[in-house]
Amino acid sequence: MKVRGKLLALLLTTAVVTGGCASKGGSSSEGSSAATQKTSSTAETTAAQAESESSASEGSDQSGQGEVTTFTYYRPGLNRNNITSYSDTLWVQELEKKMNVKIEFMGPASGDDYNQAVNIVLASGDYPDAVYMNWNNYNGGLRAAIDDGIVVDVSANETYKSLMPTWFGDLDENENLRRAVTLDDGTSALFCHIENNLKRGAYAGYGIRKDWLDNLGLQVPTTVDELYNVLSKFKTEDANGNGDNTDEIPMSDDSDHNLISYLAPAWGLRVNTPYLDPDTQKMTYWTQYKDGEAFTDFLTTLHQWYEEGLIDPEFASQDSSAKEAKITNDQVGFTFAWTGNYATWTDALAENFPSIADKIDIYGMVPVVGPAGKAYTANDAHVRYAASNEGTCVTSSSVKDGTIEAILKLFDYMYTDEGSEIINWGEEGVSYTKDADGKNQWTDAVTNDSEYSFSDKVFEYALPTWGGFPKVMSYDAWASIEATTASQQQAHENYWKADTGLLMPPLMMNQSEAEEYNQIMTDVNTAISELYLSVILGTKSVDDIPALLQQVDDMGINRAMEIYQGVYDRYISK
Ligand SMILES: [Ca+2]
Repeated sequence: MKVRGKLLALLLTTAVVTGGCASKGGSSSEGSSAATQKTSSTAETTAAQAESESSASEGSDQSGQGEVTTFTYYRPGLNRNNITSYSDTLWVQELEKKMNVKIEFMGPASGDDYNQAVNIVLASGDYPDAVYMNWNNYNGGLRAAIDDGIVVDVSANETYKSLMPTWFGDLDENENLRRAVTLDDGTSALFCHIENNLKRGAYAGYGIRKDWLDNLGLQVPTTVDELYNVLSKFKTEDANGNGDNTDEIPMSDDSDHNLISYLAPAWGLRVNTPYLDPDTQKMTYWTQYKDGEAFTDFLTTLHQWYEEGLIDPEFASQDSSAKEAKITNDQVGFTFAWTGNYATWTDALAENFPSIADKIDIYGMVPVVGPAGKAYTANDAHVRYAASNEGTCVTSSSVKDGTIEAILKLFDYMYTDEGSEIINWGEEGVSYTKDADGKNQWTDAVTNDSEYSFSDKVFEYALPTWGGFPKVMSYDAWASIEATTASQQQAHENYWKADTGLLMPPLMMNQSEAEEYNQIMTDVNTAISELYLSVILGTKSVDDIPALLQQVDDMGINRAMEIYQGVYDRYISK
């Protein structure tokens, strides 16, 4: 759970694409016709507002009528070069206007120490009206936050429920979504981002320098054995073609160990994450699967590769910028990559090595097949229908003067098609236009700013890529930012071809389960972490593995897997 939470948090903060993305301005005639449409719809809204002021309201229509409801919303701030407050974004202002609310954003400026900050706020007893967090980081989870009187159980109140027809309708229609966002008893009190296309989750995997392969007359490896062969040749045959056959680092990783985490599935393993044994469909851990045989084989193989100089000697300790410096210095052949990295690294390589600029090809791979026999990925986002534990709840402080009602109506609107369009694309005619096929295209105002890159500028208008809000994550909007270049699209397509057999849905433990599980697994993970990198580096031997397997047994790992199995079974049956 911890690893997954950390991964998602990391994704939310690193899902950033740098500039240099292809401009895709629509034709000017489309732009002006959309602008005309927009003018008339604004006029309608203004007329509706004027009408509502003079005549009695006919009920709870969602357009801007009556007094503005102001509420406080605690969440991480926006952190871009050109904009730092959500209040200044066009999409928030549009939502406020539509729903007649004013949001007072509160919270730390960046995601740093956010969990600590939000827990302090919740402990103070003075709650903001709406609070975003990973509720697994509240002691006892979301259930405890409700029982402690902080979070309002929206699903327990028919009036509140009736204000959210879109949200509760989606839960009725989509079983996978309902499982992902409700507690075991069906409680729905948390509003998170949900996916309109699971394919968006294919944003992580590994890539290889295809131009290096071409230099050596090699094919993209599809198996662990082929990968080993390729890495061996990268090592000795001057793959980057600079006349020096000693400067290549066949594979590199950094202190997040993402490459190791994404290679392990070839052996049927997930690094420090419980998963279903693909043979028995019972909950297992990488030290337990095949009685430790696969774990031993994986570490033995990586140690051999390390000894042969195929792995960057600094892989275990260097940070991502140290790794990236080697990548953009034309030294690294194979590494972990987010889809967003492909454009950034290609641009940097082209700038650093203009003579090979038109040949550079970082190729996102389908996962290699190893002893486990399938092209498994480690990216749970392939099966994640919603952000689940990470979302916004309304607090008991909002139960006053219509505040909670206004918030729930707003949140529900954020899940509608109309609300989604505003969040993901901004305002038609301003930040985007529709082409002849009805597909959205960013306007020049977003893609061609003289001062800021597209990837910064877009956040003034819309939220096309990150979650962290009640919203439907639009695949098209995401792809317009994260999969723009040919290499990004290729990586995205290949990542999506991975087998999902080792992936897990986001699970929520109850308080007693979490306490017992964490007590066991904290020790287990410490013991494993101390050993596995040391075995790869050779400071400990594969002969030390049997003792570790005995040690984690004694620590109660089987009991921990039993607990996790129970949580999983409940998830499946709810
Ligand atoms: Ca070389």
